[in-house]
Amino acid sequence: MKTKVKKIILIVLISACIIALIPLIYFAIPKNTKKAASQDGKLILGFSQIGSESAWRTRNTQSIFEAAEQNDIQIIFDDAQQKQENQLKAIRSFIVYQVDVIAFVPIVSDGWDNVLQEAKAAKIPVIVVDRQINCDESLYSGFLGENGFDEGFAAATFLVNKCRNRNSKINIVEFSGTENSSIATLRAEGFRSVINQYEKFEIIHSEDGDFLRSRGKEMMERIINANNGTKLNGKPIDVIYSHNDSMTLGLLDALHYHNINPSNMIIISIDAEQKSIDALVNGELNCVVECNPNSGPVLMDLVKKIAAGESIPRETYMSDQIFTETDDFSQYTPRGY
Ligand code: GYE
Repeated sequence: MKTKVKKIILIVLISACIIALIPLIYFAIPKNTKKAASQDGKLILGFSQIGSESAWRTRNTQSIFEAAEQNDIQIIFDDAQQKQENQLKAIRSFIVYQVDVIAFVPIVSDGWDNVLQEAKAAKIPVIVVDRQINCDESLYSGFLGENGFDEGFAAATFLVNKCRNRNSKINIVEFSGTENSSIATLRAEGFRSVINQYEKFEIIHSEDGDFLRSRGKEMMERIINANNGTKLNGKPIDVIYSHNDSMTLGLLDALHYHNINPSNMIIISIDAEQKSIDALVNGELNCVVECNPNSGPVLMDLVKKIAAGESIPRETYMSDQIFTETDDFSQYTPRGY
């Protein structure tokens, strides 16, 4: 009997101690990392980048890190290695970490609704960067990037002007960017919105090269080997429209390897990295449409605004320019990527 009473007293004592400890433990745990972060004044930005598939992408990442440092913003950065599932994982980890703002470059247009719902439920604002997405606009605060439609439109406008005195059929091969990415879709639409007004232009082949130099080379190689030159199914290739410089540099690699003079064709590219501008100056390309990768400073302004509870524009576009074979090349300045 005595031992049983002793046991009960012990259990009562222990539970009383535990109950007494709970408030102490409660007050000891930091309630809100955000609060902890904002206490030292630094905003925390969770940034999910696609990868490093091109010089353009690498410069874009650098621009974002440089601007974050200049604005004393802490970045939690994730390189998704070209995989959407890695981006979804990264965004979820930003939510768990309770960053102040999330920004991400969507590799493709679809499949973001759920994770953005989760960010919204966690009251973390989201900025979509560089490429656009198809989802309910209330799930993100705004978009910052380039206008892919205008870039495609500018490329086609150059082509129409260059061919204004040609009446014969003009065969075009398109090296397209990552399938289902907004930028490839818009660059294709912008280009076609112009050339489809002229019967003489025909896109005889369009292929996804994933914005990679290796794929650009591989696709050009295959065409040359299968057709014994820059022809396709017996039709001469008059124009190559490439959605980015990396693929363009790849197709030039293949032409060089087969001793084919690039100026046999009209070649139009997008991004304007230094190497493609050098190829333009060397007469190997005819037109390069800039896509400005230096969005870091603008992004940090948007991040600060949102974190301060201010609203931001639905869409903020970077300014682009166009480089063509008729420019005064002596006026060119280094591209920085
Ligand atoms: O043109 C290309 C990169 O999304 C605008 O992605 C970007 C594109 C850019 O791979 O070089």
